[in-house]
Amino acid sequence: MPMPHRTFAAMAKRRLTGKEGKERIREVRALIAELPDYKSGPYADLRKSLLDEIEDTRVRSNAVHRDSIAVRREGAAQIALVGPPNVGKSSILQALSEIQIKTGDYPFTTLRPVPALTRIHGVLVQLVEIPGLIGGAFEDRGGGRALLGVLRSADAIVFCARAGYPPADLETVRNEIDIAGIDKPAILAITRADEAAGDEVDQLRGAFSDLEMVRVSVLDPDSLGGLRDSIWQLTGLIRVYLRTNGSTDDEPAALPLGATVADVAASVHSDLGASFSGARVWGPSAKFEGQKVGREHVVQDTDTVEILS
Ligand SMILES: Nc1nc2c(ncn2[C@@H]2O[C@H](COP(=O)(O)OP(=O)(O)OP(=O)(O)O)[C@@H](O)[C@H]2O)c(=O)[nH]1
Ligand SMILES: [Mg+2]
Repeated sequence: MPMPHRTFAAMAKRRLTGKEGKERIREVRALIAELPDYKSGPYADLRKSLLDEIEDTRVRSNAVHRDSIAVRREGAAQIALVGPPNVGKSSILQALSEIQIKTGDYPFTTLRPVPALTRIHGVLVQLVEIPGLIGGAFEDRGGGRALLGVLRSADAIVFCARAGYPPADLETVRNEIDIAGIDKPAILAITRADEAAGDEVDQLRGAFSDLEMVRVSVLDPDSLGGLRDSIWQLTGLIRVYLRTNGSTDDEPAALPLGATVADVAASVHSDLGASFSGARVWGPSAKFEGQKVGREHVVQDTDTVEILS
């Protein structure tokens, strides 16, 4: 004998109270699985309203909130630096860019998201420090909703964990991001690597084995170079050098992996994208230097392309 539908509805309401984002959707799915399988009547209505609830929750999670903070997007990709307080996010931002930012050996040195441009392999990439994410951020603790709002528009995340700090610190932050339904390509930077003991690094590696890991110290230029390379991989972009009238641009254009010659032409000028006849290609995607190719030819990282009109 299934429980009366009103009792089920009341239980559903109770179980969904205080849950948002992924957690709420998970609970709704569990409730649907528990519903008796009637095709019509009050149970069928309940199933319908629970299915609607999944959609509504998604819409709420994606909504831009009233108290949002705007970070103007610049560069070919936007990468967020995310982690618990005092792990060295601002120090990395400073080491990779020209920006002057306050750093300090205490939590909450940075109070608002800070963007900074950095050039990686000749392409401008925007880094944004997202400070102050703490447990309960999704319920707006510490102004968390606006901070998560900024994170939502980023292309990828560098999670920062300081060697010697418990993995739980970053797990808490990741959990809030998860509840908010934010899911982006990500890597893990182990910060203050100059001070890190091997077992501390192993502990973090174990706790975040799903993320590619890179050790970083702002005192070690080689490690910063390694972080740049990892950030570049994370953007998923390729570099294409444009050649016009026999001379090649110094600065590459950044395009998504899988881009064609037609995409290259459109990135120069949308009219050109429609009208050009083909291209010449030098570099990894060319069978031989200066190969003539059609519009659908897929370019590769570090190709040089001359659009033929
Ligand atoms: N030894 C060492 N110290 C570092 C390194 N990176 C940062 N620090 C120090 O760690 C402390 C915290 O650095 P911040 O960059 O302010 O950290 P944050 O994560 O931005 O902190 P909040 O903005 O407060 O969340 C500062 O005293 C830095 O000088 C590093 O690679 N090696
Ligand atoms: Mg900071």
